[in-house]
Amino acid sequence: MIFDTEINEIIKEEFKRQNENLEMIASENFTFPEVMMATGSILTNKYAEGYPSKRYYGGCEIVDKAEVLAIERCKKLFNCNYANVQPHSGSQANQGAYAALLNPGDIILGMDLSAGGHLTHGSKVNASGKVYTSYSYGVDENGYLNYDEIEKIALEVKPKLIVCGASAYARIIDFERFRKIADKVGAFLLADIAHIAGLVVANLHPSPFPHAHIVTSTTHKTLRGPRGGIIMTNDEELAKKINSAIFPNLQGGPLMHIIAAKAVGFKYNLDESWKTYANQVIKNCKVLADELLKEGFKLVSGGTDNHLLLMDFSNCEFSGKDAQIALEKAGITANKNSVPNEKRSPFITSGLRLGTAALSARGMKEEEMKVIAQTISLVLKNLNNDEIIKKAKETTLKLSENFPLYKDLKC
Ligand code: DSN
Repeated sequence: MIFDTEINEIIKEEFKRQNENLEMIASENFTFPEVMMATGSILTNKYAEGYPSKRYYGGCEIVDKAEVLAIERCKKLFNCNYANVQPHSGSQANQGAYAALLNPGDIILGMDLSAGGHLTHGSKVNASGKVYTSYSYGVDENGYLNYDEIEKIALEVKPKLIVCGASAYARIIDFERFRKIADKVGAFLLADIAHIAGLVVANLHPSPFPHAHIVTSTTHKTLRGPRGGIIMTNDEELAKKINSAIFPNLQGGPLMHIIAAKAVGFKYNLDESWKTYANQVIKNCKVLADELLKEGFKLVSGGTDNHLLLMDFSNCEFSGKDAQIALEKAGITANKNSVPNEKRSPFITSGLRLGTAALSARGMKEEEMKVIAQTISLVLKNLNNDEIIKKAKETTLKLSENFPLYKDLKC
């Protein structure tokens, strides 16, 4: 046996980093030990191209059971008729959905990346904006989706597909209204709920069903499962197209260990305890937003309805990048983010996105959010003061020690 000391050290080092820092990247979370056990299991050894009972290789009868379980739990969780649990990521899920609905060159309309959308929603640097003819919609001067404006754009560009869903939008998304717009222009509606899925399944955000023709998500953000993607629909014909769009069109062998881990994650999501967690994520984010507003900071849309908020430094001398670097030194991990009508480059940005899903998974609540908001404020008001940043680091370290990660896990 070869013991890989180098990788072992890297894992230990990363474990320490995750433990000692406050993770506020809105798309990250701490999954359950049982999910990690499945991802580290012998299921990784099995090739199973195809779908349950329709595989191209022998010996798939047992992994079939894992995939069926994941599919059934996924359908129950999202209250839909068909689920494909094979996409390796949210991006693959979106590509699969596009391939199921569109031909190259077809017109898609999605949310602009700098307004809070996602690369795969038609950005010109992504395949979604290269293979398809993409147009975008943004947010209004208050940072909200303006459905009348979206309808106007849709009537102009006549998309075959409208994509709704976001990576940095802190407000409720009106899927019903999106469907009305889609129907008016004869388009399909795809809802990418990668960010909010964990809130949707707790009934804390309206569901995209029955409005969207196809729903995609990741499983590792607010859902807190393994890293991966899923695609769902209520339409039998679309379900068949989605399946062939994922395999054999886009992917090869499914990751059976990840599919099993998705099933484990869904079991957690289906448990009564899930609502308590998801509710705390939102409560924590509201407190964080309120405290930052009290400290005089500007937030895009003026607050939040979900698990994230977007600080707006458009009128500040410092950038999103400056804020990210200073907070990192103070033990808070977050990401710089473009804001609507961004004037700085995507490498600098005028915003900072903060999320509460991971801290809530550690058990932090409103009181801790207040301390964190004050610490963020202190750091951002004293970006170049090493003494103050050192003090802030002591505060975040103490908080981390009070809410240790994976207490019983030997790493
Ligand atoms: N990288 C994810 C996020 O941070 O929102 C989206 O893919």
